Amino acid sequence: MSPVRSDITEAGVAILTIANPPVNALGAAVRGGLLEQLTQAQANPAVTAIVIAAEGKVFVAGADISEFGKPITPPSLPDVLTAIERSPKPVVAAINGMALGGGLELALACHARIVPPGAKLGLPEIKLGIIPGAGGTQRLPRLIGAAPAFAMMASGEPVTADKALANGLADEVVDSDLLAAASAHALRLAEAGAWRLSGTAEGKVDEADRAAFEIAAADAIKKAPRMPNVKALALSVRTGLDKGLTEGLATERAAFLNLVKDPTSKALRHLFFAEREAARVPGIGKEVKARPVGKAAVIGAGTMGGGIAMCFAQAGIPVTIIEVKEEALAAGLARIRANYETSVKRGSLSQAAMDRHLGFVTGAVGMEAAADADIIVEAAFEDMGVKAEIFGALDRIAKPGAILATNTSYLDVNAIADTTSRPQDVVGLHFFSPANVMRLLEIVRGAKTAPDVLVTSLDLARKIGKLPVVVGVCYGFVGNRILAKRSQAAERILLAGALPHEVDAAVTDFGFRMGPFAMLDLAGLDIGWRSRKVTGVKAPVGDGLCEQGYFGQKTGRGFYRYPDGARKGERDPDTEALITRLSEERGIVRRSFSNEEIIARLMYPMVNEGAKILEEGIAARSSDIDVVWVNGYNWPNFTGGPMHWAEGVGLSRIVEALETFAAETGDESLQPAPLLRRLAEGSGSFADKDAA
Ligand code: 3H9
Repeated sequence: MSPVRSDITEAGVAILTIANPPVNALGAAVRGGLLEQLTQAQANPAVTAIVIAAEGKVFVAGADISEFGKPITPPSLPDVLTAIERSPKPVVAAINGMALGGGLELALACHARIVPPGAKLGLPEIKLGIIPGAGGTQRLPRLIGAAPAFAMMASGEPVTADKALANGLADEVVDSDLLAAASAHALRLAEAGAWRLSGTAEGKVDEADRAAFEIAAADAIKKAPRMPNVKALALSVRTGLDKGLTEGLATERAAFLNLVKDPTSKALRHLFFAEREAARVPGIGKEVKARPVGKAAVIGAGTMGGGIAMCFAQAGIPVTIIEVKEEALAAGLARIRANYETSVKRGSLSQAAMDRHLGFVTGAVGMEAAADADIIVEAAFEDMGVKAEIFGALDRIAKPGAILATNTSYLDVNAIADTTSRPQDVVGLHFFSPANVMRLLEIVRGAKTAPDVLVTSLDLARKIGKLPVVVGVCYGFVGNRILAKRSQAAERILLAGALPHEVDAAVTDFGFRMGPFAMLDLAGLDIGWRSRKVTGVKAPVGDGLCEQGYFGQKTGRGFYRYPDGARKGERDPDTEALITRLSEERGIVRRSFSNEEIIARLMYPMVNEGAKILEEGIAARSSDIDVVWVNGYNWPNFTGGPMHWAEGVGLSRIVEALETFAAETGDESLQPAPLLRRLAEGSGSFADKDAA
């Protein structure tokens, strides 16, 4: 059955309705259906005007991204849109919800756009490493001006109905009977006979707008040097301004088709699907229902506990923060208020929203206050004894069926679960700091965690705006376990001859916002030092700095020095002398490393650990590892995450290099993981393994 149907009203309006759940993406069948119904409506003498509408909550979420990179089945979207634009009968878009990407381009080719108050209109292609490829770079500037259009396309952020009405993108905002309003609008256009002169026709260039566009374009290109699509976007808009619609469209289309093939876009599309795939847990189907969560409690009012409580409050879930002492509780509650006040001062939050959020937060001393919570998140000190005590108490206090979650970053969730009589209700919820800002949430599935506890956690994650990835129990789970490998590699390369600023420069050049040593200095070197004392792992440079009381930024000295409270470190001759001395003591002849070598030495062991994590089933898919590292550790998204990146490098090249590193250092843990070897030897890729 065609995903586009046509109903003709008594007044002679053909309503073409797109029904292609879940988001009405413009796949081949929809494009074909639209063109066919359009042609029939145009030929039908009983039809005076046409409305394009859609079923469901979303109008159209854009082109079908899964078709990208495959041969295009005709008709192409640009061809369908040209047919709409040139229609001998007016066509009006009835935008029932979100119109994104190709969905907005479809609406732009129509002769008017009618929206309800909740509609959102945007061209998010930039986030997928491409540009609008069906006229968006031409029709939007003609409708609302080049500078505002460029701003929308370069940010990828949608605008609201009100904004769309104000800038001319929407013709009417109606809060009831969208179809009737769109039909009436279409009939009015037919009667006036002026629809072909709608805003998308050739217009004259406004010099001030043109100048503002050029400034914005130069700025956007400068800010995103790794994104070839930003330059292409500016070029397409400019060509349209200088040479007219036809040439503008041709330039846009050529750039779009090129960008789709570019590794940047492939990486970003990989992440788009990976993020959505991560929410699926193999073996747990739709029949497993979430437990109701109407009330939450957080144990611990520290930075982490406070941030977690803010997540609940912002989602409208009443939350009680619990502390042992009144002073700690008061300090925690004050910190939450101060955080919100800062946002209000910055203008990113309204006073009303702040008051609403705070209305959902209460504080209490004593764990009894958790008795009526449906979920309790423990965010106390990272110590097994402390956790065991808390979970023992919660076991006595929490109501039956309540989910008992731990925010541990490293500890054994199974051991924590076993301190209770209800291990099936225990799960790890590893938030990242700051918890109210960072999107990633590792959901740690214990050996006995019940399926409905996992489903509830996933459901809750979405409600509080997090990006969940389900992981298994091991030291550090997915993210921190791989981070440990990078930290070890970074230490190793210092002893071998590189200096902190060289390593950090290579890593930022690779695309991270910060290098590992600047990061360690920011977080505080004492954290790792303390945990190494427990695990027995050695980091000679880090340990040496801590022994001198150099804990990073907070002490003004670390891998770098921070004179007068500076936030950006400068090279520290003492630290560099310490590194050189440590190399000498080990009989290491220091040598220099190129950026490429630094990246290989840091990142290949991470990929290797990722392969081990996959093999052990700690992550269900390699793409889950990518999602964790891109969203929790700032791995550059335009490379798709460590595992996707590794496939681009070549798995056999990585295996060979790891063998060399292992031989050079005598560190057997650097030997390639069996899975990595098998894949490198030709039995497939990480992506194939995921698909299987
Ligand atoms: C484009 O339009 C290019 C044109 O300029 C040129 C063409 C020539 N395609 O996100 P959700 C799937 S580029 C294919 O979980 P939500 C998604 O994978 C496109 N599939 O729902 C998921 O599948 P599954 C520009 C798509 O309610 C399911 O739909 N547009 C597409 O949280 C539900 O998605 C965009 O970049 C798609 N375009 O959010 C918008 N979109 O259930 C991309 C979604 O199997 N989409 N799916 O995992 C979105 O931002 C969100 O999906 C949306 C709904 C906000 C619409």
